[in-house]
Amino acid sequence: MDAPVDLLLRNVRVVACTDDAAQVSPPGFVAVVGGRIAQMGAAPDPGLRTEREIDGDGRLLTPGLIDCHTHLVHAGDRAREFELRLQGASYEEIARAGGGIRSTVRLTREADEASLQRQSQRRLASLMAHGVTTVEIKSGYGLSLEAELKCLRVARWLGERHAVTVRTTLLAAHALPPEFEGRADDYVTEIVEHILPEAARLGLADAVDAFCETIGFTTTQTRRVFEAARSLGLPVKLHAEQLSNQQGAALAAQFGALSADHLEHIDEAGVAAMARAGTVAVMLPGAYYFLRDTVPPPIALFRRHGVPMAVATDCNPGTSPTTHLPLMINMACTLFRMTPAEALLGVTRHAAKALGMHATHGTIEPGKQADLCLWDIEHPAELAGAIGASPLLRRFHHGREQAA
Ligand code: DI6
Ligand code: FE
Repeated sequence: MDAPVDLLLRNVRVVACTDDAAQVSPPGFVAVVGGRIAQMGAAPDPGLRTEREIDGDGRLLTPGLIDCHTHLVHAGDRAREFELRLQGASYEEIARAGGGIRSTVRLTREADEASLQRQSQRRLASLMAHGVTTVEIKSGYGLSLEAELKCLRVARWLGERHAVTVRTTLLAAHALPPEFEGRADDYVTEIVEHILPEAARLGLADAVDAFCETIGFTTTQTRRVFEAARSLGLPVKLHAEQLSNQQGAALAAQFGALSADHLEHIDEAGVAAMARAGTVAVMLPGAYYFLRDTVPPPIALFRRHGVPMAVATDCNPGTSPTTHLPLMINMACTLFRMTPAEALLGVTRHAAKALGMHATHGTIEPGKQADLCLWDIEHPAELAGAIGASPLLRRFHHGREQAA
């Protein structure tokens, strides 16, 4: 190698996440040049010039974790609603009574940009401390042109100021804003004619999402949003089959969606459609847990049809108030019966695919972005047991070490 190596990680056991078993390599090295992985293997060339060397002490090195589904940018909390649900009210009842998503919309609209930055930054810092190097952030608590753009700007701002890669998703079709009560189709028109084109024009949205559900938007309305996204060249993803089966995943597959997310109530035809389209199934066990849901997503069907499964936090104040991605690995195993290897691929390789970033992210291979985590563990399955204190030792974003 001619160029000097910016960073040489020696004596690390690499979990490259390129194979389905998430195998561990014998101790070796990873060399980084210009923020990318340049070389890896058993022993570096003796003549290698290096700027910085780190002895990994035989610990495990994984790709930086990717949280491919969050609603990180929002104001306030929903603790009161949590109490109501414990007393027996359902998520849908609270939503229909004007609580739920809409209560966070009120607070998010009222919050100025600096306050939203502050509140969201705290959550981002926590995600990063758990090993996250790439995060997807959705809008969806603004629900007006102004407020949706404000949330997307905050998401971009977070990515510019922190050692983390941010992908933004416009989720204007998250809930019906109060000023459109009884006029859902008109709100969808507002989305496709104004909000979406403006977000695209300003370069604020990397993808487009919708909440296809009885308390969200119909498949017909979702299709209108997807068609508008397609005409602007933006990829789509969908909150589908979370509370009921609306055939949303099949619709998403028709549009070649990057992912369909939640999917507790998907049927086999939906799974098959996703398999044909190469759409990733994003598992969100935090929401399943927090809503005390009892119908898990059909993991065996995804396996049988070869649908790649990702795992994410769904970080949001109403159904999954967490920034603990390793805990989601645990819950994907305990609640959904995924294997630890599947769950690890779910926050690395398959999460990258769910964001359309698999060419550059999600595995440890020459040419890929040097987003890496060094863990104080012996076996990858230990990550699935990381409920409390984090075993993260070091975290690298584009080859630069950032305090964990
Ligand atoms: N599904 C979810 O789990 C979140 N959004 C969605 O479409 C919940 C959002 C909230 O309750 O605030
Ligand atoms: Fe969500």
